[in-house]
Amino acid sequence: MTGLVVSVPGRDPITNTMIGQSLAGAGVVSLYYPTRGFNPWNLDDEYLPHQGPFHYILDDYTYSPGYVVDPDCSPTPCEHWINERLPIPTRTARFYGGFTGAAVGNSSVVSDFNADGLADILIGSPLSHEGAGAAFIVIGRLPPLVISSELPLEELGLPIESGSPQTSRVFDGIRVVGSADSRLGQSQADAGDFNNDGISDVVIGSPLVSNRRGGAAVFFGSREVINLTQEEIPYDEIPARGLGIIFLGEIEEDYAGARVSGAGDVDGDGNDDILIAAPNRSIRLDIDLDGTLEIDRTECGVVYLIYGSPHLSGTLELADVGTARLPGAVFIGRHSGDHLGAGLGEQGDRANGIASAGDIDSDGYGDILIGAISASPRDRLRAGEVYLLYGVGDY
Ligand SMILES: [Ca+2]
Ligand SMILES: [Ca+2]
Ligand SMILES: [Ca+2]
Ligand SMILES: [Ca+2]
Repeated sequence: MTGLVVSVPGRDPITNTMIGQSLAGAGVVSLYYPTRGFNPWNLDDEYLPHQGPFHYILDDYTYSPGYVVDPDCSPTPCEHWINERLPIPTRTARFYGGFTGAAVGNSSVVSDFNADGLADILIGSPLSHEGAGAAFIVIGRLPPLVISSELPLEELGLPIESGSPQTSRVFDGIRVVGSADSRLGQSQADAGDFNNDGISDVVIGSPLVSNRRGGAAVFFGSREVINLTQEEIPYDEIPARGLGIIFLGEIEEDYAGARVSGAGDVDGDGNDDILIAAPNRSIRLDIDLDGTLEIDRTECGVVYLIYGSPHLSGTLELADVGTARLPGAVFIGRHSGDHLGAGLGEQGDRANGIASAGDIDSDGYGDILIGAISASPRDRLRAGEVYLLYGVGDY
């Protein structure tokens, strides 16, 4: 599936099937499938007279026109609509939250989680299920099968009623639900192939569990996950059912898993690695054991880099990252209050917090980006910092 995924967590869905219902703030996630790629240069020059910037108007309908901006138009730049004869319609499929205020969002395309050759979609719904939250892995389908469809997310992961035609559900998906008040679905991401079995995995953060100690799960992709589309999967059961691994945060209020991300293959061992942020974590270290703390930082935040491996399973402790039990590295925020890896600043400003940088220097090792949205570099109050760390093999 090639397309564009756009989430609007605060949007009120208006759908054909919701007559009489009002679901303010339930949120909408739209998939846009362009008919010819998002490439205006496919057009005749006639319609791009000045090679100017090209814009798409995204909306909820089956057809979204594009337009060009003519920078030479007098007296100010003006817009030329590309009319319906022209081949830039995008075709749309939509998901929406099933509850008022569900704030469906945090969506992303992931690699092929069920190994059917089509990319799949991750969507978080942290305020659903009375605050337990849920993360959905929507199984991708070919665009001709799903164009113009719309689906309440809460239909995913429920049994299809016997007697009702299977085709009545346009998409299949896997629903992972959090424990009470854990607001699962705030952060989830493609994990690459963490366990190196040839199929992509996902990482799902659960920052509020155990009094905000938090944690994250790697859910392994497989051909068999298609058998999980008619039940809810409790987050806590992922390790016991052999579906993946849970990494537990270190202490209460760390918010481990507030942000999660794939990292690429940072150490170059062929297994893809992941990042888990614990932005509220405080660090006190007596490095030389002389009784004086060399590092004493309150809520500096830490980011764990965990090396993927086919040998990890069960429930593991983030406290062990960097040891032989759980190879990886721990990055510590530079100052108290930096909230390393956080996705939310003190002013409500948002950030990715952590991300793969691909292999930006082309040396074969994955590189990573770690943000500190609350950092105040060189006396610039809360200007924020982003660090680019080059993979150099095993840290
Ligand atoms: Ca797939
Ligand atoms: Ca895998
Ligand atoms: Ca690796
Ligand atoms: Ca590199």
